[in-house]
This record gives sequence, C-alpha cells and structure tokens, in this order.
Amino acid sequence: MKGPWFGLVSHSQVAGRGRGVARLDREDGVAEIEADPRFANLPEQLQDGLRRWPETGYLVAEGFFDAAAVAAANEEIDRLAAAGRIHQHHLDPRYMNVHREAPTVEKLAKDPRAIELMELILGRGVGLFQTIYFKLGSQQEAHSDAFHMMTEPPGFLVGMWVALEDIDEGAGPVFYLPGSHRFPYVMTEDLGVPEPPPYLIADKGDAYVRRMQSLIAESGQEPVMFTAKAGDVLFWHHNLTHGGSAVTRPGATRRSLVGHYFAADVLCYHEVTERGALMPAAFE
Ligand SMILES: O=C(O)CCC(=O)C(=O)O
Repeated sequence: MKGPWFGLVSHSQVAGRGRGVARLDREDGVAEIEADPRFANLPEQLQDGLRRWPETGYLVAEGFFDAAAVAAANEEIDRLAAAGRIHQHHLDPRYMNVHREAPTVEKLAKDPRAIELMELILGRGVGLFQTIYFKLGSQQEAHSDAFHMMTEPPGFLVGMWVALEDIDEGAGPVFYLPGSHRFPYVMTEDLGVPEPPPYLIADKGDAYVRRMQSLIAESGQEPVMFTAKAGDVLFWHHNLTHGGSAVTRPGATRRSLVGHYFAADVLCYHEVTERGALMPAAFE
C-alpha cells in the first residue's frame, strides 16, 4: 500500500489484498498442527482444545499460570498503582499496557508456552500488541476483536485472557459465544456509516453494537460465562464474539489481564478508527 503512515486504512480499501489463511481456519489445519513437533509435548487438555478450535474458536487452559506468578503480578500492579505509575482509563476500568511498567505482568504476557500455543494456532510467529489489566469487570458489550484490531488477511490475531483471581458470576466474568468466530466479520461497510468518514466514532460504535446484537439474536446462542480460578486462561479467535458480563455483586473485583497478539507479516489496523496499528517494537 502506498500512503502516509498516518493515512486511513479500512477493510473496504484492503480486503482481499493479503495472502494466507490462519492455520486452524484451514481445512487441513488440525492435521497440520498434529504433525507439528511442538503439539506432541502439550498436555492432553490443550491438545483436545486445539483440535476443537475450528468448531469452537476458543481454548481454555486451566491452571496455566501458577499461584506464585499470579500473586507476584497482583502485588506489583497494586504497588505501581499506589505509586501513581499506572492509571485506570478515565472512562472505564481499563489499565492499558501495564506490562511495560511491571516485569511480572510482562512475564505473563510473553510467557513462552502461551506464545507457542498462539503460534501453533496461527501457523506463524506472533507478537504482543497490547495488554489490558482490569481490576473491575469491564461490562463490555459483545464484540469481536476484529473491529478494533483487524488484519489483512483476516484471522491473524489471538486474544489471551488471564484470571488473576477466582472469578464467579457476581464479579462480571468475561463471556463468549462458542463457534461465533464463524459469524461474518462486521466491518465499517456493514454499519451504514458514510465512507470515507467523517462520522462520530461513538455513532459507529453504537451501530456496531446493534449489528452484533442482531447477529447474536439470529444465531439463537446463549453466551457462556468464563467463571475461572486464578491462573486459568482463555484464548480466543480473532473473530470470536465475547464481552464482559454485568457485575451483580457490588464492590466485587475481577482482576484479569488480556493480551492481544498479531501474527507476523500481516497488515494490522484498527477498523473502528481506520488507522494503522503500530506495533510497539519488532517481534521478539
Ligand atoms: O475482560 C473483559 O471483560 C473483556 C475484554 C475484552 O473484550 C478484550 O480485551 O477484547
């Protein structure tokens, strides 16, 4: 693509121009992953989850991080917050990119076993794009990461969500719709907003939420709540519908960490704002 680095990038401009399909989105993906020498060394629970990924679009890894690693991250986060070195977003419960300040969080986000799983899923190298720490439930509307972080070709992002404490229904667990990664990727051209902009991002966001709600209603599916134990991990497909459920126990915390990982060698951009996604550094 030619254009200034700050130019607009949107799905309608770039769709179809990239090459390749993520490994577990391909017909032969499971056979290919089974032939990968790294697969044989995985615990059975993870092997089964990976074999089911093409149907489900997610993978649960119970007890993936041990209690000491989780406790160290929570302690460091609390210390940095008390010292004013990390901050909650002014509009919602997000703390962005805490791993840049907190080595214990970076260790979770760049855990070699997690990176290996994501590389197995995509069949390419992956790099961490961002982390989000939540102390409280996000209560975020149902969405797919693809609207926020899109790739060309599509499908080259994985989300990793880590429970940093035991999380029950009242704390507003993350929810997901199994199999919803096969819903159409909802992009700007599906929302009835003018192209090219201007439009208000808030209007576009509202139109997106309405479109997702109608897709969910058409599917007739019920969300699954990811009630979790500290250290449990949920990996999700680029287009899996998920969000944060309502916090029904006032004052409940819901400590958790999300990482979003892009594959190497794909175009990465934010469909919501039609901007290129700037990777923080070269892949490590
Ligand atoms: O943790 C949550 O409640 C939702 C997080 C999420 O949807 C995301 O980061 O993509």
